[in-house]
Amino acid sequence: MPRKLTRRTVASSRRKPAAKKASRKTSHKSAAPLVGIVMGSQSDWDTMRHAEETLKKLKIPCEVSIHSAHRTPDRLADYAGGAKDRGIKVIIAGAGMAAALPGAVAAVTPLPVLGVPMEGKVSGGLDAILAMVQMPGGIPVGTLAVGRAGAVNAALLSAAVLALSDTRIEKALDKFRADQTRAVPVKPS
Ligand code: RP5
Repeated sequence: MPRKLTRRTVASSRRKPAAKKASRKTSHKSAAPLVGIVMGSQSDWDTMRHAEETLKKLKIPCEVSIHSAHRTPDRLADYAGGAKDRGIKVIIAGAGMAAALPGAVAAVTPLPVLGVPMEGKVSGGLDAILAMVQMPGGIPVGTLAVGRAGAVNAALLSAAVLALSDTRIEKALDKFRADQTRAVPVKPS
């Protein structure tokens, strides 16, 4: 069953993180979320949960919420506009169909925004990936693959960004990659 996402989840994650000493090693010890995962609908969660699971494997704190560019535009602007001040470093935004969500997020925050297109009825998600890729110059969205692979890779790309200034995340990412390499068999079974 997909995890139930509530307004409370969002509200509790909006608290300002405690002031931190400048150190490359402190961030992942804190419970303050570094990555915000947003999606346009509850129906996106079956895909977007793979982003959360991947971040959890790397012990990167994140927050998860639903905000729609079309159905809850004010709530979305409130969330994305305040994300940087709350300590969020990267936002992952998953959406399907017209998929305006990542672009709408990117319009109100200077943070890096990674878009995950949902699989859909138009050529398996071609509508969503084109909506995300075709951003006008000046407001970038880093668009990943359609579906689960995109959700996993958005988390890994977030980790790579965070690893530039956090040695613990850098090591966790190195280990993830090494484990992944070891898990690929030479021969099929
Ligand atoms: C988009 O519309 C959402 O991201 C979702 O992928 C799609 C359909 O939403 P529902 O009708 O399933 O809520 O905004």
